[in-house]
Amino acid sequence: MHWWIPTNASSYGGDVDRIFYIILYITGFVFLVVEGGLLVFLVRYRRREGRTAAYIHGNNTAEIIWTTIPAVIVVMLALLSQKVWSTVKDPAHFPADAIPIGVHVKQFEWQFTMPGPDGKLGTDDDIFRKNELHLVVGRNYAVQLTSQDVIHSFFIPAFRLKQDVVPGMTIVAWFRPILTGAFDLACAQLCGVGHYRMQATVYVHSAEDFARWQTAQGAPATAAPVATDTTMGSMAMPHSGGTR
Ligand SMILES: [Cu+2]
Repeated sequence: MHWWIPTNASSYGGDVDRIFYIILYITGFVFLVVEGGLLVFLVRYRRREGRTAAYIHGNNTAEIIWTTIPAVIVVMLALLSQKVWSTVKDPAHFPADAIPIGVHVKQFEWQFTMPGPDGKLGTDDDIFRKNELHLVVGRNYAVQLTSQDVIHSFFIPAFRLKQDVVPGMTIVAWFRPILTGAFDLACAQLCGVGHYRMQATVYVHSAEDFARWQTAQGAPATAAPVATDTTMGSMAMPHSGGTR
């Protein structure tokens, strides 16, 4: 358990965190050196009676050094992060067995269409929920993100995944949850006055729990709702390519 960032709950979150910490250590070290140097120089070269300032016209060696080192570090970081970036964001590397999930967004709510037992979207057994997403731990998922109005951003901090949702486009993002539990999903793009309340919960179940939940969704509408007050007719189809 981390005290300052959420515990990682996705397959690639550990790689994202590693790069985050490498960058944090490098920038943290440079910050301490620069600020420490500033303090030392402030004291050591403060104004004193009878001491005149020295006039300096630059130092090529110093300039080459302090340009080259950061350039090398930046290139190194770019190479390091490239692999993680392509794992997370490059559709060519998405797992082929990912379960599709429809995510339609509007001011100010998340609409999820999850496949029913047949594992396919766009069929009669699809399960529709507002602001709650139900997943099985250890499975790959591909969310198909569409927006009805403005740009929103699909952000699950525990999965280390953030992806803009752009009107007129269907953008796919993938993840594999590795921990069960309830995780926050928040809109990470200022999208209007209700942006602050644009949040949802991602429930990651064990396979058995999920099967129970899924079965309950197929029950008659008079059955007691499993989750919160967001039930809205389990057969509804929220998607039409973001054009509604
Ligand atoms: Cu939003």
